[in-house]
Amino acid sequence: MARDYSRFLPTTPGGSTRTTTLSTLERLGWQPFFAQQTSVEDLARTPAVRVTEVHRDRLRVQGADFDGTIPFRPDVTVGDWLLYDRDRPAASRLLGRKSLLKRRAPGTGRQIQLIAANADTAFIVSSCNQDFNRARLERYVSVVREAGVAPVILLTKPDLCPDPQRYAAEAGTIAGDIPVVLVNALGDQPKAALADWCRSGSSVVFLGSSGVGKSSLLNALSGRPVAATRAIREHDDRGRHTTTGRRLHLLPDGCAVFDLPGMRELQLVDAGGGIASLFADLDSLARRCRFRNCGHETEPGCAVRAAVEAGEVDAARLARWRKLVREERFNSASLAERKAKDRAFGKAVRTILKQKEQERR
Ligand SMILES: Nc1nc2c(ncn2[C@@H]2O[C@H](COP(=O)(O)OP(=O)(O)OP(=O)(O)O)[C@@H](O)[C@H]2O)c(=O)[nH]1
Ligand SMILES: [Mg+2]
Ligand SMILES: [Zn+2]
Repeated sequence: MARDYSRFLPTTPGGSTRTTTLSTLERLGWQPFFAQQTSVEDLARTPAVRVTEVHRDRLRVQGADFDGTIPFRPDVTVGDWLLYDRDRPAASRLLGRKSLLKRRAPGTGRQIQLIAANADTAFIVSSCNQDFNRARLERYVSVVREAGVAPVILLTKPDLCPDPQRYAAEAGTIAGDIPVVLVNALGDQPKAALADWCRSGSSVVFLGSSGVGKSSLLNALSGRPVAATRAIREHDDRGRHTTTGRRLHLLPDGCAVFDLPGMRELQLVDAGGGIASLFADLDSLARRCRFRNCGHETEPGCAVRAAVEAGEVDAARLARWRKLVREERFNSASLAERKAKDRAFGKAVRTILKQKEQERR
């Protein structure tokens, strides 16, 4: 039986056949962007499925009439779309991504960790308490922008804070065009407060430290407790890493929501563009420095230092920018080095195998 996928393919003007009832694929976040990479024939043979859970050894994938698992693949993350190959599930084709959130994996390894694929909006969640940290918010914004995802800053726990507007005002100065929303995750506010972004067919992700209320927000949007939540530590407002798995939840009204574990650190890698867009003023000043590789410290002819001295640029902001740039360059360079090493190693292995093969002949 071939399903009729035609309405998920790009429609010609006047040829729209959309209905108002949501199909499973639409609830999963299937969009023309993905449909354009396939054909009706492809979809009939290898149906589209989305990765909704990532486990150590397997991935849960869901499609129009399919809910199953495929073996774990390091190149695939939660939110990815695959064309499911019934005969060889492990060889299912990965569709091109609309967006990809990633970071340098924590620990000493230099690998990249894929956080979530194909999110449309990222809610950068922080609380109106000791968790609030401007430099961390800037870090998240850089990663989110680089990923091709639209950032929104969400400030939770205003109900526990005497002056939540102070936090909102500070967050509002990070970038003029990023919406800032104060929301009590425990009440019934989230649905209305986030309605502009949580539309049917779209995918949204909550990012932030442990304990800021990411799972509470998901529960509020769902209208029922689909994810576990746990009280934070009183003395320092830190969370207890309650959510451990990475999962995409489907809401009844057709929005897909990622619930991820709280992140201890979000190390930047391949995020130069995201940093440059958030610190566009400093980035363009730096282009006027005498030396192309100016560190904006003691070099002569440094346009950035000159601007600080003239009172045009805030020294603290410059310090935060430099820290992000340095870290991003270091991580990206070590990643490139690692890739080169891996390539060299792969080449050496192939040479040895070839020699052995020749010896056997
Ligand atoms: N009063 C109040 N409590 C909140 C709010 N948001 C979250 N909480 C509480 O904060 C605690 C942590 O919330 P979670 O939803 O578990 O936080 P999380 O971000 O999912 O944490 P991890 O899964 O550990 O990353 C819970 O006790 C929630 O009830 C809020 O806006 N107001
Ligand atoms: Mg959680
Ligand atoms: Zn300089």
